Amino acid sequence: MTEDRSSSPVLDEIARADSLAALEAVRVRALGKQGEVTALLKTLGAMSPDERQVEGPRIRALREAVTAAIADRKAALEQAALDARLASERLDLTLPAPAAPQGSVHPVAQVMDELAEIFADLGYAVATGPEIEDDWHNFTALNIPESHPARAMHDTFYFPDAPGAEHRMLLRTHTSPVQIRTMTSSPPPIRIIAPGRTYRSDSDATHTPMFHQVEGLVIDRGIHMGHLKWTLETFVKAYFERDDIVLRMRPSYFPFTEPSAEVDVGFTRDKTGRRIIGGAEPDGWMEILGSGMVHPKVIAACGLDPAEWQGFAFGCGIDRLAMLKYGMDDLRAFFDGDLRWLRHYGFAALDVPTLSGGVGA
Ligand code: 2NL
Repeated sequence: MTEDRSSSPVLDEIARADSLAALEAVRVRALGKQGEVTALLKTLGAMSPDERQVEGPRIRALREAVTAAIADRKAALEQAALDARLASERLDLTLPAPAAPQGSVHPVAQVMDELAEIFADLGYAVATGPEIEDDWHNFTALNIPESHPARAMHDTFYFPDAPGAEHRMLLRTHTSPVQIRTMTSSPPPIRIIAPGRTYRSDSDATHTPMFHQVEGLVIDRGIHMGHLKWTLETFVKAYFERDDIVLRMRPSYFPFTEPSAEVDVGFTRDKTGRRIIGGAEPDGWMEILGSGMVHPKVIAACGLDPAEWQGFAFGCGIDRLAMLKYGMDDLRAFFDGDLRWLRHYGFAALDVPTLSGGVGA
């Protein structure tokens, strides 16, 4: 047994291996379980101690030389493969990037943006609050006591009573609790709109259990119905983007306002008989808003003196506002998540509404 490191045929084979697969085959043949070098190592057991003293170091030196040669060759082959790839593949960084998938702005979100824009111009801030509310903020503070039929009217989603809890928890039935929270936490004057999700146990072609509402609230000294009427006219004209819009206020009842008024907008009919919002001489009326002067009991419930502070408030459905302006006729499609509907009725994300350019520009 006198294999010489430099002239071993295994080392020659390693040097000649021209691929990683060929190199692996050589490794198995030399160092594998049935390999040649492994076989040499096994012969040590049958040798005399003298023989083993001479052959042991030689055979182990061979194994180390083979192992090192395989590692070197492997590194060389990998580097060559990488060099070949780098030489053949080129990235042209001047090419335009592939377009990213684009979503669209839901009509409800678009209308909320338009409302925020219109009322920002009138000096209103946007206020938000929790969708899970307690019955004090949703009902009691709004002059709707425990036994009041309006509580039943709202088809409220209640949470199970928690033992020892002071208030029943519920999904807010309107965004009024946001205004209550604003009145109890910041001093007047107050000018806010509160847009957001609201919930009632109600479901048909014109009602979904979740819907969107915007409410407006002004609290200041000397506020009267004239301010309310001017504000609603200014808002509705800006929203529908025309000046020849007539509003009609009818006496109504809400527990949280006194007096209360429902607001109708005049519509005219086009040649095909379709109803179009606006026109100086209306063919008919469509109800779009509820409103009134904030009830003194509501102002007092929020810790303010009704002799000093007055205000008006209004509320309306955002989904319906969107349908009237953008021509959708089925409310349920709003929340189905059908991509074809979203692509058709959705808005481009950067189509920011401006009053100068027109929100539909
Ligand atoms: C409707 C009617 C309305 C209000 C909402 C309100 C809020 C506070 C105090 C007084 Cl904190 N009022 N909100 C007032 C009148 C009507 O909504 O038909 N909404 C869809």
